[in-house]
Amino acid sequence: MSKTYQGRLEKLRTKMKLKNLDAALITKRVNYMYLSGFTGTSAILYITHDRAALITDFRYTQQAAAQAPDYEIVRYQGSVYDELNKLLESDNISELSFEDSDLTYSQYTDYTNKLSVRLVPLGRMAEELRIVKEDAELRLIKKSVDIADQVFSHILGFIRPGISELEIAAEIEHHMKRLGAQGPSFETIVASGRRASMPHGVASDKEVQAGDVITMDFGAIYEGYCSDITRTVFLGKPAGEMEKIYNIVLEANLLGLEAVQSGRSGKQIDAVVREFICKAGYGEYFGHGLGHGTGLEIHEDPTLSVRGDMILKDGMVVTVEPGIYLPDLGGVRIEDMVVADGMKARVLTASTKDMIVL
Ligand SMILES: [Mn+2]
Repeated sequence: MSKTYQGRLEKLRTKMKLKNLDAALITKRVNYMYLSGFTGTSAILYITHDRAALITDFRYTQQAAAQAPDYEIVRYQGSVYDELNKLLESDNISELSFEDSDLTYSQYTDYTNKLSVRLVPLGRMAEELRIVKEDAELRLIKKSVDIADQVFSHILGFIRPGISELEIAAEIEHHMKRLGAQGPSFETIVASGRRASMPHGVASDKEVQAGDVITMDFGAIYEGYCSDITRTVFLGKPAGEMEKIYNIVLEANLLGLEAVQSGRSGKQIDAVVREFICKAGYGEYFGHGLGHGTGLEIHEDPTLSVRGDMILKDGMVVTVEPGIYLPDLGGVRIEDMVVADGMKARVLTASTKDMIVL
């Protein structure tokens, strides 16, 4: 029995009790990973107050038995619904809650037609459990952030005029794997010159040239956990306004890191930085939220934005990523990851934020 997964299961069951739910079906991969330890790409968890089963097929039964010893492993051949119906029947279940934000309409229709019970929405119960990170998770996240830091310092020695954004992105992703990452946590963004005014400009075949601003936004996945970092560097001396913007964004980033305090809402933290950038005269060029939670998913709760009603608690991990984007000129974004911890969040990202001119 593993304490980690038993503890998480018990927390889910407590929440289920509060909503009078007898059984839950967990279909979303990051959620079954979190609740069972199984990392394969195909499984369903069936959880009641006295049973925890992992249903999978021939390809994964061995892996599931090894990774999820707290679960009864049920192998299906042919129809997964038949196995589920057997479990539901033997447990006398008449109502099954399911992850309504995970299933597609056609999957939902299949479940409805093929199961012998009524389906009710579970909501985002498993996601809620994942918001505050355990110490062991924080160690894995820190390792994932360390890999991103090492990749950043490596890529500085790789960038030179004439190399394409795609080559830079390929080197970023290749190097993180060399350092033990499973892969990138999202499609690597390398946006140079005027393209840097697109906040999410994925790498293109454009070659970087002297005078370009280069924004790189990337992250690694380590043991399932995502990191996220953005740095903006200059190839040759930047044009006057870009240097000014760099300094404003840097100040905004530092202000944001200080503003991340437990007890504040995501919206309050976002407002501190938004006001600062507005006062500097660039409010209309900071069109996205200040940050987002990160964990098994690259974007998860809480959000630091105008929609951020959630109050931050110790152990929540968020990004702080202010940016200013001037159409046809370029843009600057500086992104770090932090763990909320009382009045002073712990900054995980260690890469320098001094203006770098290559
Ligand atoms: Mn981010």
